Amino acid sequence: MVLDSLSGALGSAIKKVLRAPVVDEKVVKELIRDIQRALLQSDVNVKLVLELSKNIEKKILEEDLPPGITRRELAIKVVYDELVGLLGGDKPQLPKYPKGRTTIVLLVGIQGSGKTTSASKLTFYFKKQGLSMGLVCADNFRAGAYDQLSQLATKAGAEFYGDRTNSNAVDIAKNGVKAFKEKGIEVIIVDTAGRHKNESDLLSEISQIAEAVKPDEIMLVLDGTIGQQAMQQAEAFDQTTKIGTIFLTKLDGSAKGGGALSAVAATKAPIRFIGTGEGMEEIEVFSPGRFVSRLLGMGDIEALVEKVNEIQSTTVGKKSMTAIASGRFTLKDLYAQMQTMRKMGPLSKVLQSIPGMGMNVPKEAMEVSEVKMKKWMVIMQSMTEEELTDPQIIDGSRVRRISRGSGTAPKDIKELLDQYRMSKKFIKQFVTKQKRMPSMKDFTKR
Ligand SMILES: Nc1nc2c(ncn2[C@@H]2O[C@H](COP(=O)(O)OP(=O)(O)O)[C@@H](O)[C@H]2O)c(=O)[nH]1
Ligand SMILES: [Mg+2]
Repeated sequence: MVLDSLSGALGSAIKKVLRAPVVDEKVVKELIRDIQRALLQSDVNVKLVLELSKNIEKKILEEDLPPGITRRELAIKVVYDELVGLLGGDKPQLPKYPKGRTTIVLLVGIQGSGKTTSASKLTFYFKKQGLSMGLVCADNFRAGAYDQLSQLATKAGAEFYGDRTNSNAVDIAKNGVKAFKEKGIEVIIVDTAGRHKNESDLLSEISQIAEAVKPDEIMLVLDGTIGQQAMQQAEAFDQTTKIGTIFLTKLDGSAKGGGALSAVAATKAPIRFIGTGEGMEEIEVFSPGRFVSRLLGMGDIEALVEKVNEIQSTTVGKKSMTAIASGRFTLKDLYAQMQTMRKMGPLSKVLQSIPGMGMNVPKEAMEVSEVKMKKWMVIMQSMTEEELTDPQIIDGSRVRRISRGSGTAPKDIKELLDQYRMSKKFIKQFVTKQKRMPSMKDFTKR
């Protein structure tokens, strides 16, 4: 993957935070400076960088720490969140077009950005989803455009529409879309020209084409290697005809992808796909989360982010703690905990990170193997609502029924119930201890 220098610089900024004995204001300030330097060097717009770093600093230093999260973890999570936010946020939305209906995609972008290549990649991608594809060549400016697209269409398995005799790109686009619509083609991609005598001619042609074909999606094809120019380009197109999504190409070279980050921020259009080679199959669905993880050079950053999210969203956080404190701890809670644990690591680790718990966790008691946990979750799925909320009622005959339903042995169910009782007892002790301590709130100021 690209962005080697940005990735390297951000990665070492993060490593510094991980290695610091304590994460105090000084460490955070240095982190901010490192991030600024890294982003500026990879051509991210100055204003954006300042805004981003201000946000990061504020969130790390001013946010209250939820129980179970250290300032260090919060710092990394905040950096991750802000970068993902810059890239349009993490809505894991797989590009999908409906079947049995026509979707029109208009590709725009300057000459050489990779529109025609990307048209074939999109064909490759959406064909796999079983959609019928049509490519319209509305580039009559460059001599070879017709042949290039028609060959790619054949290779990718799309129908092709072009017209060498017509010199009006708007007409060609309109006619092509009409012809494909009549044939019931599901996805029509209109490939446009990227060069004109001058830029304003190009932009006005694009807006006329958009007017004529009424696309469902206008996709800006952006060369990932152009750095700062990306932002101006994106803005120019966006002002002419509102950009919906971005296809970022050439991320296989040594790209200065930072410019593209700025482009995204400028248009607010999310990057949908990235191109990682010249071949038709070298297309990837873009995921801001995955991209930033790679950028920060931490394979397990997603796990960390998830952990913080989980805790913030209370599974083992404050809410369920209070429920448990009132003496209620059902199999349902155990199930929820197991789900959380499978994402966060063993319960012992989670509890150890809660202040006041320290080393008091009976490790063996809590460290449950992944395999066992999966089995137990299956068992619990075979239980009735009643059994889950009031496990005491589970007698021999119920055990036999659950065992048959879940395809497990009765001794597995007994083992689960033992684990449940042990957890319950342990949690009660923990809660009593917590009550004797000053207050949960005092721990939030670490
Ligand atoms: N390495 C690499 N090259 C690409 C990628 N996408 C396009 N290209 C190349 O960029 C050049 C211009 O592509 P083309 O599709 O003709 O651009 P257009 O003028 O916008 O239609 C061609 O040589 C393509 O092979 C990519 O993701 N990676
Ligand atoms: Mg082209």
